[in-house]
Amino acid sequence: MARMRWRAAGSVAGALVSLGGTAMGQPCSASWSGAIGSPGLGDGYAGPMYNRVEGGVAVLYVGGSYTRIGGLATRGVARWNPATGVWSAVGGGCYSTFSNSFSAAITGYDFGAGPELVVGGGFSTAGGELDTINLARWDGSSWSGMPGGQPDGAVWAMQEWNGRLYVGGGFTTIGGIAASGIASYSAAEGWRPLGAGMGAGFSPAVFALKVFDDGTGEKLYAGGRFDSIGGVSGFIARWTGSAWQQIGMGVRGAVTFSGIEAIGVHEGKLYAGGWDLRPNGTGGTSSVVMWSGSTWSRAGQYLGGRTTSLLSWDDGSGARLYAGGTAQPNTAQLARLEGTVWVTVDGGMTEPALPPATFPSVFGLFVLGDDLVVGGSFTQAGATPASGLVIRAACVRCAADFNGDGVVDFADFLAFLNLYDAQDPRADLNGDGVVDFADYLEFLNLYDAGC
Ligand SMILES: [Ca+2]
Ligand SMILES: [Ca+2]
Repeated sequence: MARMRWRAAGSVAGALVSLGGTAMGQPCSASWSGAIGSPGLGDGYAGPMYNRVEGGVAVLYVGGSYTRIGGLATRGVARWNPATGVWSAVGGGCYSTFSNSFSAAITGYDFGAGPELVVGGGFSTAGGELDTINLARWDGSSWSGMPGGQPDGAVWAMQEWNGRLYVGGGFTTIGGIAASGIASYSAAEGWRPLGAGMGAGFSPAVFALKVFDDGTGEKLYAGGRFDSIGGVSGFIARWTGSAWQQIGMGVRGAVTFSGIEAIGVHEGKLYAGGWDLRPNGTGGTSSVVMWSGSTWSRAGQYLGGRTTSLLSWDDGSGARLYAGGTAQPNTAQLARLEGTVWVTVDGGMTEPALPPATFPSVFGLFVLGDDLVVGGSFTQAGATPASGLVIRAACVRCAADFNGDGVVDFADFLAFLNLYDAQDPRADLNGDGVVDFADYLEFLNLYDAGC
């Protein structure tokens, strides 16, 4: 059989050689795309993001503390259409008229009348509607408050899990029910506290929520700045749905302001980032720590400042953990973990025109399609001008560049041929589970099309 395929290959190879000159590609690397940040933010910062399909387009919602975005006068939350690059207001946004305001969490939830957008933060009203303080829902045409009532302090994190909407923040009551920093909502039961919630601390708040399974079953991980949560000492614990559990020896702080501000999952491990953390309560001062399933350890070198965002993303060269932060000049506010070292992402986030005392910042990371959206307060990404928002565009690998060196040439045909001859599943280009002549034709078509 192999011999027969070689003969077939010979004739195909002849055709490929004659096509070879037309199929040159470019080296594959991610790049900055500044359109979303031009003009971008007029002031303040961007942070939380969320996307959903509307009219066939995966639109992006961006929150933060701004009063102008994309040339539009609107506050706290706005909508961006990636297909047209056009910004639109979301019913006037979320804001306060008497103080600073911000949104910090955006998600979707179905309260019973179809999917709605839910926005949490520190604001007095959404769209000027009554009873929308700190947490509001947008049905596509108007804002309203929560069916079970409002939180009495800021909301910093939201996560839907098993049909319930979990909300974390700095509140002490929600809908009039005592709930220290964390609560969940369902239509059947309204708001419910999660046990004792968070304990005391310096301006205590739950900043991060994440559903994760470390092998012991799916649970809700909650991190923040407090001396305990659910009776568990330190900055993090997990909720089983009915009880709190300690996670190993936990995570504590090195300074008064320490706390967890971000939780991310990458390659089956849970990571927590924040301000001067100490894994197991005793480990060295860390910006990001990792839960192995049995113990906490530091992830990468100490970055200083505060790590505000953690996200796994594949820029085309493989998935990596990305960390955004503020006051982290050594990594220019945006780094990715390569082995045990945080490496600055292509120049990172800077504000070269502003005095050095101002801190460029990243407050949100979000994967939109193949790309990474970075939100914060900055004027430049690498050498690309961008005000508070920028896209890190993934390299899209050309299928005909079979050996992945960025160029489509005869070496790719040889690479394919070797795998084909070995009946390697990677040569099953049409994905039908069999390596056969149809895959040869598939390769020929890709090669002919070039990149
Ligand atoms: Ca190649
Ligand atoms: Ca096949």
